[in-house]
Amino acid sequence: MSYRSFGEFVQALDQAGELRRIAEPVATELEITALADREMKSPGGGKALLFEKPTVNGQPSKFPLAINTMGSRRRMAMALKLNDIEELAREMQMLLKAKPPTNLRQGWELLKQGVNLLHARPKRVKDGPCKEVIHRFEGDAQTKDLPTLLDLPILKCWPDDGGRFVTLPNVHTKDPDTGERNLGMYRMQIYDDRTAGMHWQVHKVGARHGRRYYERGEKMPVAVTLGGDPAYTFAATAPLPDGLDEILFAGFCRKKSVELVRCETVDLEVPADVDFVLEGYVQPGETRPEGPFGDHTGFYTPVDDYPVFHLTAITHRKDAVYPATIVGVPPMEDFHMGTASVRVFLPVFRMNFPEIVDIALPAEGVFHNLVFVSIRKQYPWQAYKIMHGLWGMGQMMFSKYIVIVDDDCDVHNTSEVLFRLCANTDPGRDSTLVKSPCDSLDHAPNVPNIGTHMGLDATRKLAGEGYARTWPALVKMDAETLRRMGERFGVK
Ligand SMILES: [Mn+2]
Repeated sequence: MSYRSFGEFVQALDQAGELRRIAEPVATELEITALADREMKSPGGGKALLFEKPTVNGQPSKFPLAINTMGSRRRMAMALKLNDIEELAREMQMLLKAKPPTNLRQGWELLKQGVNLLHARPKRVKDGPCKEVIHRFEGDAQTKDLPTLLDLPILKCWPDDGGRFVTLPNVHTKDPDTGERNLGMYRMQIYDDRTAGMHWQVHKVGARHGRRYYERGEKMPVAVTLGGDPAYTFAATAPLPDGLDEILFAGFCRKKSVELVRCETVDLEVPADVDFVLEGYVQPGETRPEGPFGDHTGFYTPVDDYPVFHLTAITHRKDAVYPATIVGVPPMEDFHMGTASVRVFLPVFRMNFPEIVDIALPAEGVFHNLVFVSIRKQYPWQAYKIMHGLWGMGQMMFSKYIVIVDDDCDVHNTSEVLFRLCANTDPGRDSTLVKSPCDSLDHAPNVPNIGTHMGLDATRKLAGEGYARTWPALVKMDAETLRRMGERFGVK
């Protein structure tokens, strides 16, 4: 259930009629974004695009570029070789139900066991296609044939961007104390042929690993992989609890052990089948201005100081395809990746909060800004328990607005949620404000990283919530009349 390379996934998209090939040269500076943005905003997420001849500063790149490969419900499922993402959600549910855990930690323990039982544990291999071409920066002759960062078709996405950015980098780091690895996605700004900015934000595991190396006064090894099985990219962006191994999760998703191979110049292991590996290190304490960048918030994030990645080697497949995405004003490709994550992790949320029926992160909220949750309410102020519970769970801490509705409201229908919100709330009574860490990318708070969040309770109010009147029934036709009219007029 896995792909042997990113190129193989692109081929599968092509065969399924989900890919548009662009044979003429297109500039990596802005031009690819212009086409990809239009595609991502077309109904259902449009098609994936394969740029066969991307150019960098007017020169043809050695590598083709694929974008929007996961930018629809169908392509996101195809990335994990599924007919529908719900299949993976059901497996997750089964794992959790195998032996009902009593708390979240136990649940994850069980999940890890389940993952192991499914033989998803990574294997170590000696060599792999990601090493078909090797360029070590120390030692190898500096010939024109060996690639540097400037040879990859890395996008300058938007007009006011501070430079070119790697937008789908899978960043591998490890905890220097425990050796525990982490795979995360942090954008990288290219400074020159062998240096890049590493945009891990203060809340991220990569940044925490960095602080440990800093305290120890050691260089931090970092390996960035691009491509390979798209399951790696999904795992890198999935909202796994801290400490759950993304490589293990990737193995679970694709039902096949990830084969790991040692890097050439740093003490890290990476999947052997990826398209590119950028090996290098971060010197803790060294920072450099990064940005601006047209971000997933729909606004430019301003220049700020971030760690610097120094490249020590690039290795790649001979047939490597460069994977890219763009972010900006929603909806974009990342909406479909995020939605898939929510579907897969809904069973985990439900394990902790059994009253949760469904969760949706509408595209307009760019993940963090707006969360709709439907619950089966049984006791007064239960909606507030759910808000506070979610604000306490991993990345959900960034949720700026949480709207809770009753279980008969479809949270995937934003219009329906807004109707409930407007009709069912008395703003003073049904809102709460809390202090919270904020997404570093959020430009709204007065200072970065801290601010307030709002919870809105749009459920029916109970007597125990101070509502002394009788809550009215929703206007709708009865089932018997609908059935009868359906029979008479042949409509459902
Ligand atoms: Mn992690």
